[in-house]
Amino acid sequence: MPLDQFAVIESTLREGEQFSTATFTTDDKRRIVEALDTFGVEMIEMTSPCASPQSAADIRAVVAMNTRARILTHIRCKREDALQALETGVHGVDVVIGTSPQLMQHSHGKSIRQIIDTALEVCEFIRAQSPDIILRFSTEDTFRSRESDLLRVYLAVADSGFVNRLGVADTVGVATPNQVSYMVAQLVRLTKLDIEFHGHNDSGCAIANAYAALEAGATHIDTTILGIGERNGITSLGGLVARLYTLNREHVSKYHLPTLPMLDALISELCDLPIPFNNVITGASAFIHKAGIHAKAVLADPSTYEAICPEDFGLTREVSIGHRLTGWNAVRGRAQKLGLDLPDAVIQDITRVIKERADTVALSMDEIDALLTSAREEVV
Ligand code: HCA
Ligand code: CU
Repeated sequence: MPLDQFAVIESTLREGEQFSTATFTTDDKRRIVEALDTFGVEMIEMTSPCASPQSAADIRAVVAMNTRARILTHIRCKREDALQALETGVHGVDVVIGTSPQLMQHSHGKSIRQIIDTALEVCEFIRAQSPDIILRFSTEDTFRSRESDLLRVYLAVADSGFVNRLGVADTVGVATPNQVSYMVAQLVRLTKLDIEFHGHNDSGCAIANAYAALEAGATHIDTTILGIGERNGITSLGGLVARLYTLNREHVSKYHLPTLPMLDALISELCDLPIPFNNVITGASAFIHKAGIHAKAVLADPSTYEAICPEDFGLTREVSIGHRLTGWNAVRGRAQKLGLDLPDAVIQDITRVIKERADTVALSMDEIDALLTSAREEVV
């Protein structure tokens, strides 16, 4: 599948709600959905209506917003959950059941035979009730499940013809990109269904694994804003976008990229969570250039040290000047920005002063501007 034809299943309102500091009010959910719809995600996944009465009411409220994005809910593989999901009027239902020995023993206690029977019964029920609904079946903890078990389950569900999509879930964040690629490629080869990847970040591979899934033919990737979710979360929306953008901007040109900083800021505010300094695209230092050699090249042409163009996301770059690693090109760049025409020799003198003083303590931009302005007065 060409890489720009994938779809995002944005799960901030499901997986994200499982993050330690996330409790979204109905109004919060509306704000998040509106912003995600502006950004242009294809699908929005919401917490199961079985979680609480408010969760069910919130799904209805969001469905009533008539978004461009399709609204999905996420349920256990149970007929009673399916019934409640259908009553909300959602456009799609994501069904999940654990297949790893750990979850089979401690979560639901079913054998593989029983998992298959339940999956077929629940999926048949949903399809019978709602012929047009988008139905997905996923195996929780795919990467700690036995491969032969997985194939039995996936093929039985695929052959039944009830579902549109199969989900692969790295529930505890242990999969490597190669393992993801192998599993997704098998499902692409063996079924004609869409394939979704959901990956946790426990070992820091959530973005790389999502990309491996796409390369292997996955059609849908689960994300959350800032990557929030159980424990340390899943693939972040911004991370997936950055991963694809740096390969080819066209892969993500279908999204309204300048909305991304607002989405990250919104979750940061609602979850009382600072945006990490090293966050892709919206981390505070993502577009700050510091060393003199970098600053010189970036001032000549930003692409020298920028894989991502901040302007595409409505952001700006910053050249940091008041430190001992600074260079005179950066200082000249600042003088030009202030409209101060100074001879190179003067700029070089000021650079020496900055370096000397910064050996003790870094200078603020105001202090640098003062040095440049008074030098200009002396030159005149
Ligand atoms: C969960 C588990 C899940 C499900 C993913 C999926 C996971 O919290 O319910 O439905 O594909 O990580 O396995 O998020
Ligand atoms: Cu998850």
